[in-house]
Parts: sequence; C-alpha cells; structure tokens
Amino acid sequence: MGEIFSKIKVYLKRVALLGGLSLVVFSIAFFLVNLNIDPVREISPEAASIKEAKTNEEFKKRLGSSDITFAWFPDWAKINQLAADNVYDADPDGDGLPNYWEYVYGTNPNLADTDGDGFSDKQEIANGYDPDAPGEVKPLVSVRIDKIGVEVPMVWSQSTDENNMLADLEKGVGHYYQTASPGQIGNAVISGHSSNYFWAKGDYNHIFKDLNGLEKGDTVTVKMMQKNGRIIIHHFNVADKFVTVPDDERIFAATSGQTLTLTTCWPLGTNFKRLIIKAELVK
Ligand SMILES: [Ca+2]
Ligand SMILES: [Ca+2]
Repeated sequence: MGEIFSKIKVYLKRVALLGGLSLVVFSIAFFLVNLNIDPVREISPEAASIKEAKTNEEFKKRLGSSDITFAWFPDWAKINQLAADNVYDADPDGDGLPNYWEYVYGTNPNLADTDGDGFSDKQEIANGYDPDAPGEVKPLVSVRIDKIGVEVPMVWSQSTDENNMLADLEKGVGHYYQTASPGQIGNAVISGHSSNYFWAKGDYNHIFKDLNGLEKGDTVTVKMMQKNGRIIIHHFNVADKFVTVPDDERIFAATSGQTLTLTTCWPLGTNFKRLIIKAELVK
C-alpha cells in the first residue's frame, strides 16, 4: 500500500513540474507574441518616409501639373497652426483660396489680404497681381517653348493701344490687356513678333517665327515669379492651331477652362493674318 502511495506522489510531482514548465513556456511565448504586436511601437524611419511621400503625392495631385520650387507643405501647415482636419482644402481666412494654394503663393492662410492693400489674395491671383506685394505689382513672367527653342520674358501690357503694345513687344512677348492671367480660369492671350522691319528696335522681332512648328500635344511652359521668391510654373498642352483674320473672335473668346492663346502675324513677313495656337493647362 505504502509503495503505491509513494508512486502516486512521484507521479503527482512530475505532473506538477510539467504543469509548471508548461506555464513558464506558455508565458514566455505569450510575452513574445504580444511584444511583437505591440500597437504603440515606434514607426521605423522607412515607414515614416513612405508616409511623408504619400502626403507629398497627395499635394502634387492637387497642384495638377504645376511645379513648385520650395519644400514641404506639412511643416508649413504646422508653422501656421492649421487644423489637421481637411488641411489641404480648408480655407480658415475665408478668402476663397484653399490652404494648398496659399502655400504655393506664399500667402498667409490665416489672413485674407496678406499684403494689406485692400484686395484679397484670391482677387489678386485671379487678376494676375502679386498677392504678397502691396499695390498693382505683377509677377515676373516668362514663356518657354522647348520644341521651337523659345524662352522669352512676357510683358503685361497696360492698354490695347497699338503703339503701347508695339513698345511692349520690344521687351518680349506681350500679354493682352485684361485677358486672363496665365494659369487662371479664362483665356490668357499672348502675342509675339514673327517678323518685323529690319530697322525695328528690340531683341524679340522674330521670337514666334517658328510657332507654326507646334503641333497638338506640344508643351508651352509659363513661369511666374513673385516678389516673395515664389516661382509657379504652369504647363500647357497645345490643343488647336489655325490661321485666321486678325479680328476673328475665336482669338479672344472666353473659356471656362485655363486657356493660353499664342498669336503672331502670318505668313512670315506680313501682318495680313494671324497664326493662332490654343493650349490648355495640363491637370
Ligand atoms: Ca484661404
Ligand atoms: Ca492683397
């Protein structure tokens, strides 16, 4: 009888030991597994940079084809204490300009009239004025057309008087008075010489002589520089090309898109007709 008891005792000890060991193993496994799925562990640098890249992508999507030459919306949003909710599209100063455009133009997202000249940031941008320079200051603009080797300053004409416009064309291509600002909604009309009298003044007497070489899909780039150093680059794709009489109303016709119209005298050496290029902002 005693022998049976001592055997049972040994057996129970083994069971207890085994049970204890199992508990220890289970506990370690449980600890390891839970360590592995710890929800508050830090984001690795790689994961963080992917997250940043996604934010950047989102930002680029909103800009369409426009480029910017400076860094980093999220930091700017923090500096300006913008609420994280809907941060790109929100308009805390109510000037009609969403935050991401405030960022591009370098304006204050919490102040409707950044330069304090009585016109809101949105009004100034829509009308081609520099929103961060008080008064009637326009950004510096140049037009680049790689296909025909053109890079030329654009002059903002102050009237439709022919002599004024001819004077402007001595300094570059001319933006027709009161047409849309390039990149804004409407029809921005820009003219340049294809030819001129050989005694005419200026360095741009033949600047658009190869305009006829443009075809549908070719790119025209407009670069705008503000006083605050912001550079905004708009890309346009050629959508149409035609030759017509100078007073064809299609040249100045309003559009609901962001249209760029280039015009020059045609055929070369005459001013009887106009060669017209219509381009649309790439989105
Ligand atoms: Ca705003
Ligand atoms: Ca203003």
